[in-house]
Amino acid sequence: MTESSAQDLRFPPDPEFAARANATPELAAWAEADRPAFWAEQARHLLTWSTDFTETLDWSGAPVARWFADGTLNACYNAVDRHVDAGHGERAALLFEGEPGDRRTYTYAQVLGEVSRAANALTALGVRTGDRVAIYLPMIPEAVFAMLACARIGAVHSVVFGGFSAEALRSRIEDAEAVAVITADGGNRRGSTAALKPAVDEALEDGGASVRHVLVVRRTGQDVAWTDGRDVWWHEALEAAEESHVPVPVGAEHPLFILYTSGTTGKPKGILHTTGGYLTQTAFTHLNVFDLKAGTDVYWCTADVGWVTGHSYVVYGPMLNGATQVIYEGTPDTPHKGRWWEVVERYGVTILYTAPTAIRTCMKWGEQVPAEHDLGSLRVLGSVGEPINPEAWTWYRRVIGGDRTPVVDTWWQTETGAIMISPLPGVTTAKPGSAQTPLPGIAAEVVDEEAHPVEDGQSGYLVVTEPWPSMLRGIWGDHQRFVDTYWSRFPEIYFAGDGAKKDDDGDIWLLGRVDDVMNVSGHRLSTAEIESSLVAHPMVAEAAVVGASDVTTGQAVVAFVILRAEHAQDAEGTDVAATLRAHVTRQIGPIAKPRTILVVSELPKTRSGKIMRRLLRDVAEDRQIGDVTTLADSSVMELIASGLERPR
Ligand code: 6R9
Repeated sequence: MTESSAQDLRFPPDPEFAARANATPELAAWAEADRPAFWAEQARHLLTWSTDFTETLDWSGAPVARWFADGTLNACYNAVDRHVDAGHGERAALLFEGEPGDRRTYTYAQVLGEVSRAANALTALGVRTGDRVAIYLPMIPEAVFAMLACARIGAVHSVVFGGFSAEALRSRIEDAEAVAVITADGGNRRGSTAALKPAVDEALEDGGASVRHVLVVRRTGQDVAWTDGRDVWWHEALEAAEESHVPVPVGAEHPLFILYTSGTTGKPKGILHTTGGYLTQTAFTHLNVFDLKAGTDVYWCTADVGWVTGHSYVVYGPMLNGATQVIYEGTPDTPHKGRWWEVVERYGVTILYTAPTAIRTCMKWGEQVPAEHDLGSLRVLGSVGEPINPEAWTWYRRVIGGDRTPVVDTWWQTETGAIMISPLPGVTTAKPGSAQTPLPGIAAEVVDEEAHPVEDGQSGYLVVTEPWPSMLRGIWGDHQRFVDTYWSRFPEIYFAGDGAKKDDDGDIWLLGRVDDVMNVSGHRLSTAEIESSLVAHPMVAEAAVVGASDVTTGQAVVAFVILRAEHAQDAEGTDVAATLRAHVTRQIGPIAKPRTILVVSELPKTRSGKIMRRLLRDVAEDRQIGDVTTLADSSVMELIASGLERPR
């Protein structure tokens, strides 16, 4: 059998796995009968409440939902203290592996000590319930402690990915008016150290006026500049703090975190999540989609805490369920391409959750790399971030999963907070490349332009038709943008921005985004944000950015730029592409750096002046150019195509 027919393969659940699976076929029927009652039951069963709730769902303020609103609870208590109270204090919570090979284990009791000290330290620095705290850290245990310590005092964390620039950090600090920043001297990446503190200093130099303190974790030991009175070493603050701390119960709708994500306009959106509903759905999905058995499984999600996957499936979901998990600081190929598999073997990882781009990279490196390690401990594999092509899916199951493990392709978004569409291991007969079924309690559909469900075999827009517990509660400081972005394409229905197809069995296959958001290595980047960065460079007059498909990263950033006439001459001698790539790296971060920059003399535009990215995508992907009839000037594409002998 060739892997080109991979999408036609079927993998029914193994009966032995099914007999012991957390998920059962009955779950769906139960949820279908009364969705809110199903979630209320999950909320009470999976979480410990300080005060029980009397009302499950209030949708009267749609599209802002209120779930379990009169209940109170604390997220950190639920993720940490109650496991210690239940006698599991000695269970390993975090198995940390640094990129240079340093290792640390924290039991739940030790995590409790760390988060309690950190909560006291934040309080001593004047951070109060409801204040926002920016977190800019590498993938180290302190990132988890920092998030949980915020939750413990009811402060709202805003994690900014450590790979983002000073400018990106500044705009996020300012939008949320953060009162403190938690960072590190640096982190380890690709065999060397990458500084973080200088970016914080730069961000606060002439901005971020709301920030009173910067807590600095010592990770690499590199020199850092110091602002007396503002900067505080994390280890000193924690040493000085008491080890006991009483978590602050907050209302279920109290904000838990803000996480910024790219939109179709340049300004990132601060996606707001609250406490009770978010925790309910992350715990439920983590338990059932990954079949987590606390106390025996060793779980590893390779995502950074800077992305939503790191929030829901490194910090909250697993810790709410009392999981033992691996945290790895570095890149998969440092110091060698077998590093991940070495980690799986060393810790006996049983559940692995990663992204298609990583799987495709491993495919490129070859089967002999994982074959050098014993991966026999693995029993569930997960995928997230972009559509996984059937070939990568079957490779993942065969080479990593030993032709044995279920693979769950999980569809969700920063906005949805938790997994929405996924097969259930032990229940679903898996189809490579399809996310398949909405989870119990979730009402997702594929609809046409008029919001009617499409027939099986047809494609359309993926929507969610009923409120769900972990749904976003808004965009920080911009209610109108929340309504416009998600609730205006189809009134009263959440439109996710993705296209999807229903197959003949009604199973869902994701087709990618229908807007101008790119997905590079599972990270969302907005075309508009990169365009505005390019145009900010003195050499550039106009820019258009498209995502071109790329075998490794899913999509790659391709930029078309028109140079300013006055710079065209200077440009002759300089490396335009290198200059602009460095510029975008500085302004947004390395992840946004265009793979290809093409200098052109015109851009294809509609009469209303909207750039036709579809045509540029044709060029970027080296395809026959599509329909040009809506162009203001249809000769533009010929001009572009003819000027491209010299891509730089
Ligand atoms: C969790 C996360 C969300 C966008 C989403 C979609 C794409 C995520 C996917 C998937 C196909 C999957 N996406 N999971 N597409 N199959 N299993 O990635 O959140 O960073 O907000 O991105 O990612 O396009 O709309 P986020």
